[in-house]
Amino acid sequence: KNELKALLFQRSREGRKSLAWLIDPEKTRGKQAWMDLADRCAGFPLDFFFVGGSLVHPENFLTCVREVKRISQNRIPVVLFPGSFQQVSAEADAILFLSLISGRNPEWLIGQQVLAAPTLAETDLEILSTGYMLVDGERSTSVEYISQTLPLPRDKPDLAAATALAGKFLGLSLFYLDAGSGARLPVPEKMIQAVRTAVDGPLIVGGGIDSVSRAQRAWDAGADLVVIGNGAEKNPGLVAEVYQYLRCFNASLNVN
Ligand code: 1GP
Repeated sequence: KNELKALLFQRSREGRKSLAWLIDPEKTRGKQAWMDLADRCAGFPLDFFFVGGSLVHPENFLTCVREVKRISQNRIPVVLFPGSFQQVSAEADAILFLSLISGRNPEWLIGQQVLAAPTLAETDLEILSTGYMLVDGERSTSVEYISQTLPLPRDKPDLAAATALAGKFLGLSLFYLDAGSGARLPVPEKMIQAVRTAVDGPLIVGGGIDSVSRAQRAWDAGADLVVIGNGAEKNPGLVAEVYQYLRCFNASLNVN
């Protein structure tokens, strides 16, 4: 199964940009929350839902995937963005199989992946092998604390590029630069540009993207897919606003 990977590579080649809405199962709970989410994404064809979080109760996680999948009506791919090996659900469409390559903690480079692999082998989930790079967002984040790893320094784009390149040589397909959920500052544009130049696979950028201009700057610097989580919780209209910009941008490319 290679559909989403092929789609992401094709969009990346064409310069088409995409948007993912990250749903944290601990923050979106209860009937009303699901009704609100369905209302909020009814007006536009979002590209992806991501589901995951750092501290998630297994039951909330499974309910969240089920509800998001129901809301997506099989139109919007639901991609797991797991905070641990326990965040696997066969009801999603794909999983970002992350290796925290910016860190030096074997548990998050390969340990969690070994624990998840046998379960994943029994599902039909599309596995998207992803080099995950945590970047200093000028606020300590859950990922930093839980993974006990140092983020990439903001002023070292060359280190980020070398890390991505090493990931590419190890066979990883996608790359994710993340300043962490609720970061004060998003990933610097220079770092996105450096990684974009180093690797040609689809580049995901997230963390602290809480306005149209921050999303725009990430795309302009070379991100293919921008992820919005916290920003959408604080500003209910944000995803629709960003999508509006994205639609105009992609339409101007003149690709079918
Ligand atoms: C975090 O990239 C995601 O891992 C999204 O971050 O919640 O800050 O949008 P925000």
